[in-house]
Amino acid sequence: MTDQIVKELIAEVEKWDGIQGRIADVADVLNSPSYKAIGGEQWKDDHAEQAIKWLPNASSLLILAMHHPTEKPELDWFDRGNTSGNRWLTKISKLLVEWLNNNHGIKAQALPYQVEKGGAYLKDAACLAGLGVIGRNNLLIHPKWGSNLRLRSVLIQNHLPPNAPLENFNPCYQCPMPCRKACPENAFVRGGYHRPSCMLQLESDRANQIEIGREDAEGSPYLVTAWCRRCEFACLYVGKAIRDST
Ligand code: B12
Repeated sequence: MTDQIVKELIAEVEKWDGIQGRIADVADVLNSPSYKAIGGEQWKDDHAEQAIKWLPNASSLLILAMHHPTEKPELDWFDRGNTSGNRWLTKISKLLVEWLNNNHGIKAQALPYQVEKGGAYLKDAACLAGLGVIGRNNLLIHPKWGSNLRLRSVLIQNHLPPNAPLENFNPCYQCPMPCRKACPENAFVRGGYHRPSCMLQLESDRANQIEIGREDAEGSPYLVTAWCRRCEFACLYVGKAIRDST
């Protein structure tokens, strides 16, 4: 019965072009490396006031991946506090909450993107759900879309059978890692990913918005923030096949 619900849910997700969905167990997500790295329970307590309350005892997490192809940079432009890709993913996640309730009487909750507002660590969740693996660029690499994707999630009250992590998918095997050399702030020079270095570049991006060939209501050039994506774009992996099982 729950297998059938997952099948229908994934079909509902994937009726949108360039969107893929997979399921992870909430317990596994909360036990994943990012939660451990950030300090688990203590961290949750520190952020409790700003965060939305999760559905009590919710068991499953639906992770949504949206393809952000290189030829559509506008999906990633940060404008009026958001990106158009994220606005679209948010809309889809809310429609899926309604769909689960209307079609199966299942309670669900569209989670925010920011972890401090109650969002989940999405790359870890996506790995567990079999959407890809973490590459040397510290980004999720998807079998078909490489690193060119963005994530969001929906918390689901019922326990649904989770998808399995990908096996035998090693996109970084024997790769000369141009992703690591591409970083303008050398965030990978110490071997792993160094967040403060990366932050320097993103702060510079925020301070140096770009013109996109439009004018605002006052006739001034319309400006947006184009976040650095060099570690994403330098990735050599180009996927060929996509898993069609759910
Ligand atoms: C805060 C944040 C940032 C911060 C800090 C990033 C950081 N990694 O510390 C800043 C602003 C610097 C940033 C930068 C970027 N970000 Co950001 N960011 C986030 C956010 C909101 C939380 C990430 C976080 O704090 N992680 C916690 C830290 C500790 O984890 P971590 O460094 O990622 O490392 C962990 C994982 O790699 C994991 N891990 C490693 N191996 C394995 C293996 C398995 C099996 C598992 C389960 C886990 C796992 O363990 C590590 C910890 O030990 C997420 C959205 C979300 N809600 O998750 C987006 C997110 C990760 N960012 C994203 C992107 C695209 C970027 C940028 C390219 C900028 C941009 N253009 O948007 C850069 C890339 C930086 C990089 N190479 O990692 C995407 C990634 C998409 C993808 N393909 O993976 C996300 C998912 C947002 C989205 N809209 O989809 N980001």
